[in-house]
Amino acid sequence: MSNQHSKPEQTGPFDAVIVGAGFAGMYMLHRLRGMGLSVRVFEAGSGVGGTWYWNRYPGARCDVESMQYSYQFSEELQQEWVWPERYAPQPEILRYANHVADRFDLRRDIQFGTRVHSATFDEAEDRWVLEVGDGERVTGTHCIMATGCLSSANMPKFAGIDSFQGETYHTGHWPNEGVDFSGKRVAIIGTGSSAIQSIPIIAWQAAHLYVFQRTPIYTIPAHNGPLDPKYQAAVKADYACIRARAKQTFGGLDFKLNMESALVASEEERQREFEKRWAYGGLPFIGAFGDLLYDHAANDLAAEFVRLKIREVVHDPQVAEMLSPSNVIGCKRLCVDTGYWETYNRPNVTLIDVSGEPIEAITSAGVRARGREYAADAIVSATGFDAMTGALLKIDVRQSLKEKWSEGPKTYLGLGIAGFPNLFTITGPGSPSVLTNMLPSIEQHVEWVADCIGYLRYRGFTRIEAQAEAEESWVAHVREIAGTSLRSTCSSWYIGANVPGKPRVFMPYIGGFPAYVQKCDAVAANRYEGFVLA
Ligand code: N01
Repeated sequence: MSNQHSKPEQTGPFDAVIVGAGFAGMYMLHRLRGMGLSVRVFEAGSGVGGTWYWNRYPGARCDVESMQYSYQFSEELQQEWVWPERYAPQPEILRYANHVADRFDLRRDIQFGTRVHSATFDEAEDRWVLEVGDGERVTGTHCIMATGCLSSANMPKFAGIDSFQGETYHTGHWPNEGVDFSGKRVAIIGTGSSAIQSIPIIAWQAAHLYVFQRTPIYTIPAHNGPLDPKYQAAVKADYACIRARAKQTFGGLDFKLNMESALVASEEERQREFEKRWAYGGLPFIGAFGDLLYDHAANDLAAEFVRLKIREVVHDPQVAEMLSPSNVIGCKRLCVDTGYWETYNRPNVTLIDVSGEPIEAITSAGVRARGREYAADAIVSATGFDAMTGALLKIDVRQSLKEKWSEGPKTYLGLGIAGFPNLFTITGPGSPSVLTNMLPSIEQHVEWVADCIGYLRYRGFTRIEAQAEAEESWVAHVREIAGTSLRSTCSSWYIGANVPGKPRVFMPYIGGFPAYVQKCDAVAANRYEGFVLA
């Protein structure tokens, strides 16, 4: 494995240019190259892995079980790779990404350390012109944005932030060499997935940890541990069935969804089911009953179950109360943790509620909130991402994508955008993406785009563009179906609520993976219905 900066030899023009060398960009490259296309990938980081390259914060780990959070396009790959733990830690996922890059010889077509600044469609030549790195211009017939859903850090503009004399970090841009908090006073802002994973570890290291919480979060214990080789062998022997089964589920994840209603079940049945899922751990908890995400009363039964667990674990009743969420469980993304609630029993951890009164300022010495200054040697912002649209809008895509999306993202299937010919987005807004197991969703998009480009080339078309009407009707469908779920009811990053000024639109498609795949397949079978080909 090597993360070299050496530039690939070929200079273009290319058949396709890809932005990002995470799991989407790597597979897209592999697929298109396999079709004989000339391809160049641009990656800002010095290595592959995308999200897993940048998110190196302490405790970073996947909340989807390792055996399912992996590529399935290569039988050899899925058979040979050995996952050491039930939930893979970030270094292990990065090792996997590097293994994939080496195994399929991907690096020779990836230009590392190179940010894409702008992308402009050349109408006369039917191709994209990208301005990259230090002003280099590169052209490609197709431009594929594999920029990730959670890759553009959200950094709130706290007053006085530049005056702070200590160290500052964002969980999504963690230094490669790691950080040692031993003996330090640390302030962490945020209590989302990144925070709940890092808090127990930072608390263990630091002299004192101050946690600034705006909204308490529901989290389910991971019960992580080493993966039994026998279990791993059994999964590998049955991979085809498991993967096929997963594709038939709402989230592209093989776990049992109990379709019974929580309201119809008896108290005893309910407790049994919740306890069973709590003991199993992780995201399947939300599949305990079929109506948890559709009925407030049902949802509150699950929420109260978790609140009781918090009270059982956290010794100080006042702290337990502060940690207890009152919103819909599963509305914000459910977290999966190891020892999160227990951390608040440590004498060196202080929880500060900033829900009613926002953080006042960052001072030269720490964080000022609720009328007092909390002195810190380091501040960790675990404040999340400008999700789904942030990374795309950072690139100056012309005609102006920023203008087009000023009232929220509009796409056709989360794959194409009217007014932007030959541009594809992998797991873009309007596709199930973040509501599913990302790897199968990425693979489905990559394969759809590759087949589409193959179709165009075979028929001699040089241009494809989503029709405005098809896009409008897809956007309306995405919006309508979002309204049927409780998931659209709280201030989550799914609706852009975490970024001040961002339009409030439920961005992912909530109709489920199978329905979405069916629609994409039908569009392709009907000669790319809803797109104009020329
Ligand atoms: O970000 P988040 P994240 N003042 O947006 C708070 C995936 N992921 O990086 O809820 C004070 O969830 C904010 O408060 P509020 C996963 O999909 C997966 O943790 O907006 N606080 C919130 O508490 C996840 O959902 C894995 O009121 C402020 C926190 O910062 C997604 O990434 C691991 C604030 C941000 O939480 C994002 O997770 C990690 C302010 N001004 C991430 N602004 C796994 O696979 C924001 N906050 C396990």
